[in-house]
Amino acid sequence: MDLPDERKIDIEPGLKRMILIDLIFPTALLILGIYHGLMQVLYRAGHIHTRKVLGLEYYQGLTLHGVVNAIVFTTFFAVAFGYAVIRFYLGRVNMKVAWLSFGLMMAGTLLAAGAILSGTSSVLYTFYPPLRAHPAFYIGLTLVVVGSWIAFFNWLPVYFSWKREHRGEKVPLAVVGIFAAFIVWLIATIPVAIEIIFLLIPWSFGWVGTVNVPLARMLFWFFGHPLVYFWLLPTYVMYYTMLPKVSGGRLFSDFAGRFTFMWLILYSAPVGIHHQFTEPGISSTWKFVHAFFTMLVAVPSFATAFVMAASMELGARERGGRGLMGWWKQLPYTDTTRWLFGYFFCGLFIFIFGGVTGVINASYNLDNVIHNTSWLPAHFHQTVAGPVFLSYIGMTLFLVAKLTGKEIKLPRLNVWVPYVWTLGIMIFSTGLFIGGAGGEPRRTNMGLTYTNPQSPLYHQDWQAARILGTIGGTIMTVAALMFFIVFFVTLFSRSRRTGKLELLVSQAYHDENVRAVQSFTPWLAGAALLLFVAYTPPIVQTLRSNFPGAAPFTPDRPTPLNLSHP
Ligand code: HAS
Repeated sequence: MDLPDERKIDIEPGLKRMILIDLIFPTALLILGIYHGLMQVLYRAGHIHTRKVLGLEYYQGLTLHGVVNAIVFTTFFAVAFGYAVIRFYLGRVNMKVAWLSFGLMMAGTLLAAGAILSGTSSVLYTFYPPLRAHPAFYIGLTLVVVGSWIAFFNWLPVYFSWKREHRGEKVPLAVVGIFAAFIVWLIATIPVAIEIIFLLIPWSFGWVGTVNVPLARMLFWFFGHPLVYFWLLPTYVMYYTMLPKVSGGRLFSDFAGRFTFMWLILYSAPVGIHHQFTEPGISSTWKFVHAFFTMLVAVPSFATAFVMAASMELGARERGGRGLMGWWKQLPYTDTTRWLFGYFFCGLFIFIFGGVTGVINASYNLDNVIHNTSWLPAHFHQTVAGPVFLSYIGMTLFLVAKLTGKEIKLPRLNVWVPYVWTLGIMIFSTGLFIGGAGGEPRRTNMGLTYTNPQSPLYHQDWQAARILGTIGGTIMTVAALMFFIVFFVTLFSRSRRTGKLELLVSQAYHDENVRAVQSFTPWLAGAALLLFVAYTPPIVQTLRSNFPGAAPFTPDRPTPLNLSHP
């Protein structure tokens, strides 16, 4: 995909190597993560009636699925993409610091993966106590987080020196988006670091016998919701700065992009209690305050919907599109020279449903109907496995091809990947939504009970969910296989030219100059204030509640573990 007037830059071989490993390593790990996605579908739909397959347990597989896909793949991608954006727009980074961050992230991933594969850490990606993991799991995740912080700290001097040399100029929009992502990440990871270091690691080593579960869960969701915007922000960077270009047009409003990024810094974090509407110990006043803030965090996504539609319309009209709706026909849906369009467009389409169901979840009393049901995985597959996953794999393929100087192989197969994935995810999620609205639980090996006709717990009315889940999950696996074929055939093909760093850069149609969205400072101050207001009372309430501490459990035993014989 060589579009006219693209800027290509030669980058240092060390940085190129590091970005490539940061992209290729988690993409290869995805094979494991996606295999366990298919296994989830088969267990839950009742095609498998056992606790383990190929020596890997149901909850072990679910942990691998969540940790690899939602934590490792996303964090490595965000760091690699961040390096690409900073180097492309601002300048050189310190390579020693870059390798340090890379080394910590790699070591952390291997430690956590080893802990999960050993069967001692089947605690799922939310690692809620009282499920207890091996200390290596918590230490591994901590190293991944610290490594990613160091990457961000490495970009700060480059940013400040660029600002000094370009006084009065607007910081490039993509840089603002990447900085917003890592500011949100920094805000999010501090509470989870406190949870891991002060609550989980001592408990996991057995230095203390019990853990404060409500506090641990509150700290987790203090992290867990901004985490989703850390995932979404690199996707929004691609939507705002690349989708208009690849559609053949211009970004409708530069201000809208900056506003979206700043607003997400402000409201990503003071909303975590919307994951805890059913939790005891937190008053309904503070649950309502978090529900209200959640409605506000959805505002920039509603704005993004309009700005993206307007930007695509500009592109379509430049390509000859006419009429009120006729322009939709002119978009490059299956144009192999603009193949990234499909990866972005399909993500946007899926996000309409993921976003609407998010707003349903946030509506305090509606959440009571669907909390902890299969509705939730339907919602998050239409967000993180929709726009986020498609844009990340698309950009991974794009950057790997550009940096290695290779042509995309099997272009016709490649162009259909996002559409097949979208078909799969829509069928799969419809099944989970229907099941969830009827009470089907999430995170349950239903093949042992509810979807096993031999079991007295068999649930006939979850049949539709079961069938749709199997069909959709299988189609998603086919799409993933198509992607892996394109990716690895491209990777192992011969280079056609010297690899360079290239990014698509959209021009703005309205390039507004609004000072309020040009400095991070007021938004950071606002975020600190909102966090203080939204979290101080609930934390005090949780600390004052006299819940007994919890002993450790594993998913396979209904009784606590004996700490002296773990
Ligand atoms: Fe969420 C639970 C609320 C967004 C991920 N969410 C989760 C969990 C995950 C997750 C992983 O309030 C489960 C955690 C767990 O394991 O328990 N979520 C929201 C709300 C939003 C939202 C209000 N979530 C996301 C994003 C995620 C994500 C983004 C990942 C990246 N979520 C919740 C709540 C819960 C929750 C509750 C907990 C519930 C419970 O009971 O536990 C909003 O940010 C959504 C705003 C989005 C929109 C959509 C805008 C549409 C766009 C597309 C335009 C399309 C175009 C194309 C232009 C308003 C931008 C047109 C083309 C055509 C063909 C027409």
